[in-house]
Amino acid sequence: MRVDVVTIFPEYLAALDLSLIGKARTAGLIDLGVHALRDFTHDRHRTVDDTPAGGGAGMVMRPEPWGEALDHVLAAGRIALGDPAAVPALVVPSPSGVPFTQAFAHELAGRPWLAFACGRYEGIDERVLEDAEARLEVYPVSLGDYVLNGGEVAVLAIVEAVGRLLPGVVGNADSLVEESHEDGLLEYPVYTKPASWRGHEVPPVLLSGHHAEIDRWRREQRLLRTARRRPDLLERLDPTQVTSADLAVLAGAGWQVRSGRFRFVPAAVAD
Ligand code: 6GU
Repeated sequence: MRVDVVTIFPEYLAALDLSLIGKARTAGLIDLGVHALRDFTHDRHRTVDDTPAGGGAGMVMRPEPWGEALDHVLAAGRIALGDPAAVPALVVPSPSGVPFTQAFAHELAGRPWLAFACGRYEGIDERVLEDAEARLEVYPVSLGDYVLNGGEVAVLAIVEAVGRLLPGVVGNADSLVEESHEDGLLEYPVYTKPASWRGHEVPPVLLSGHHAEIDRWRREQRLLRTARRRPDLLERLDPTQVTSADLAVLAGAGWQVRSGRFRFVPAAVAD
């Protein structure tokens, strides 16, 4: 997979030299190009921002360097890929974007070419996205409901989430399957040795050697943890896709099926 990143802080992306993603690059699974936005300015001060049209706080990224940078990414990537018709998916990290999910990570992992446009300040002049939409698929993406100073941290997160899904990047493909967010439930808690530590015990069932019981306990932990930490995920779960044992576990935690959805029903009104 080819990955291009345009940013005013190219050094920020040095973290992609490390760990799993760094190994994937060394192995030739990811071909990363980092591009400094200021290289596409022509004034002495290499200016990338200006005051907002219509007034207001902060600064906005000027369209001209962005236009030239994206033109360069498109041309250089097509040469690197040996395909003059190749088109990247352009991901634009922004607190105003569509929430980034594991499902979208899978979708991006199926693409041969991703480009990222890292905004800073109050954002990028909207015409840059309009102009890009005529040539490529543009995805404004948000990591969550909070504000970062720029898109660089989001790119690190997204490239890691996508990169680990590429064939050969994570050594044991099984560890990709039983994971939080792969099937709408959070992961079960995990333990290792020693069996007793500072008075805290590994749950005895995990040391029992009874694989069916261990599976049942882990499933129960996933359901209860999701109910406690992420009730929004439980509300999205299809009750017809879980077992009667699952229904019993959830009912014990106050979750009942109402109108074909899981709903938290406080004990006083439960039937
Ligand atoms: Cl993707 N970018 C920025 N700048 N802030 C964010 C974000 C992204 N996701 C949440 N906050």
